[in-house]
Amino acid sequence: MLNIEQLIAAATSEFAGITDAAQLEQAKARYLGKSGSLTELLKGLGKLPADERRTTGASINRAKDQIEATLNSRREAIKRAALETQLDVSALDITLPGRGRGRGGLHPAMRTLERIEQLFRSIGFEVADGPEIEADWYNFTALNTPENHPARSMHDTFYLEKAPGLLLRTHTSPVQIRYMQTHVAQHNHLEQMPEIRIIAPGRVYRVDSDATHSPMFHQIEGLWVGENVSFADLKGVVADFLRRFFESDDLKVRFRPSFFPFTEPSAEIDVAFMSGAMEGRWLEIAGCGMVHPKVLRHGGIDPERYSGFAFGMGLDRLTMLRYGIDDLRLFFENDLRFLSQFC
Ligand code: 2NM
Repeated sequence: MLNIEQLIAAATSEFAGITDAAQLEQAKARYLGKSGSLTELLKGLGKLPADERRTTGASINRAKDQIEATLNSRREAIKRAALETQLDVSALDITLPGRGRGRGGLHPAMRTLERIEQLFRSIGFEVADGPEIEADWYNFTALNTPENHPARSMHDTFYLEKAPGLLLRTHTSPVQIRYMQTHVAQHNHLEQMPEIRIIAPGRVYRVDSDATHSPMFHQIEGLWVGENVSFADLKGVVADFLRRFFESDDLKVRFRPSFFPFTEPSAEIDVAFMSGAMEGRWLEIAGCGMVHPKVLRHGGIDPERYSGFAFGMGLDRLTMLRYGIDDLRLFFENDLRFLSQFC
């Protein structure tokens, strides 16, 4: 009898000390296996006198049940502990934000472009475009640029090595020439040509690269051609646009006499903010003028009957002013830490 109680105690304490499932099964074999202690006790029953056999047999069976119960609960505990460890190892913090791809967004220069297009559409302008690889004639000759003008040199303009006469456009003015020609061809059966009111935004290229110049940048040019279009119209349209663009009714706008081959007279446009960090400082923001009669003629338009104004400005510079960005190169590095601030 003492043997049985000792056996139960020994099994219980041995099982309790085991943390490994395989070791537990080995320990089980030592008690309940073919030559386990309990099995040995059962085998010894036959040697006992008949009256003891029954009671001893019963207590051995109770011991067997008890050891099996202890074993089972220990098995469960080991299994649970293993599961806990596995969960810890592959710990998943469901409170962390997801690693989704984000929604993407527009480049700040494109936001500015959409805004400018919207403002000009509201006063009856259309958006026109044309090729970035241009013919020398459209980029320079049609715009009254002399053969010896420095802008035509290889120091300032990218020429296509294997295609004589072709270059990367240095401004979007060739779009205006092409538009005038097409417009005239479409309406030459009419007594009177409808007015041309377009803006031409797009990429332009110049041999230039530093903190404030990129070999590729964005320009927007505007053109309004009709009967009796005057410099007063130019001033009104541009000043109104700039005040709406910068959301500043008291923005100061100034026209300074200047020179461009394609306009006469020509002017630089300066603005001054009446508040904020840039308060009171004049900033050059655009160029403009009345389209030169020779340029109108290259566009197929009679300068004796029609007149027009044109203007051009740098989209990247406008964007820098609007958002307070101080280095142009940020626009072209495509660093998400910069770009995502505009989404
Ligand atoms: C500027 C400044 C002044 C301009 C001229 C023309 C065209 F094709 F109609 F002649 N388009 N844009 C122009 C005039 C551009 O950019 C600073």
